[in-house]
Amino acid sequence: MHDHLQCGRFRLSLERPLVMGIVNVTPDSFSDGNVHFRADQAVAHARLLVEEGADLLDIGGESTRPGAQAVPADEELRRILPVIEALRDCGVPLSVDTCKPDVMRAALAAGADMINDIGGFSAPGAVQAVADADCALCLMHMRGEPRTMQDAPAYQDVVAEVHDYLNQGAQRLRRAGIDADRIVLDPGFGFGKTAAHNYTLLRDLPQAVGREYPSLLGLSRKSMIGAVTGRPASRRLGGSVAAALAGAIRGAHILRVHDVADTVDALRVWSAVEQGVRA
Ligand code: 9MG
Repeated sequence: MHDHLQCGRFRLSLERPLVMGIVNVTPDSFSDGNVHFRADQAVAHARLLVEEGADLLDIGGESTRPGAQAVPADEELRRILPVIEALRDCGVPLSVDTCKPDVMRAALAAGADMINDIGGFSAPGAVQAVADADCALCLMHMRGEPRTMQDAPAYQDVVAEVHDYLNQGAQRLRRAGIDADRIVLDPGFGFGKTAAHNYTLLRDLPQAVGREYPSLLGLSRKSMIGAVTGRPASRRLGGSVAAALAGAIRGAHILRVHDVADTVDALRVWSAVEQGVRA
């Protein structure tokens, strides 16, 4: 595996786990539907996440929650383009969370450094939309689609099936001429998986992802945290930080989180335990 990730304008060292801050630009993440207000709020929130220590930002204009309805490409672009443009010079790489090739192309033209595709670059034209750029690519495993994915998901061997999907997907990207140092793999916690599947994947993370590519984990505030803590999404901070740390201990390279400051603190303490601190 490479010791860095080629990420558009940035070459990110993978020596320590990186923290990716979540920037939602969806109506359900703001009380006011006004698109300008929404963009301004998202930009202000993103700047705060950078101050708190985010190494990357992930900007999304379409909800991926279970049961969420798809949004047309032009609406997704109307939401995210002003945010990308305002954050282009914020000092950290900008990832865009989208499954749509037209959105990928426009986001890259506007300055995005990474495409995070929960659909695993399976839409017709998705691979071509990113192949000739130098952006990083996050290829995620999902069973089904957000609208229906939690309808009784079943696997014979969840770790082996996720591993094969991810690594075959990476081979597909490589055959399209994409360099290995641009690819990141993500088991897709909560995307067509029960809580038991999610915890098996987290426990066996190295087997689920394999050794060839770095990993990205999205565990923050997910239902798998609620399943063991009994807490609603608004009170899953402690569980989310514990899950992020469990991922880091198993070698995760990028942690996609809502709560950047707390995750950065936890990783710093863990690193001090493992590597000591200068006197
Ligand atoms: C957009 N999004 C929501 N959850 C996610 C996860 O777990 N991984 C990635 N890559 N993206 C996610």
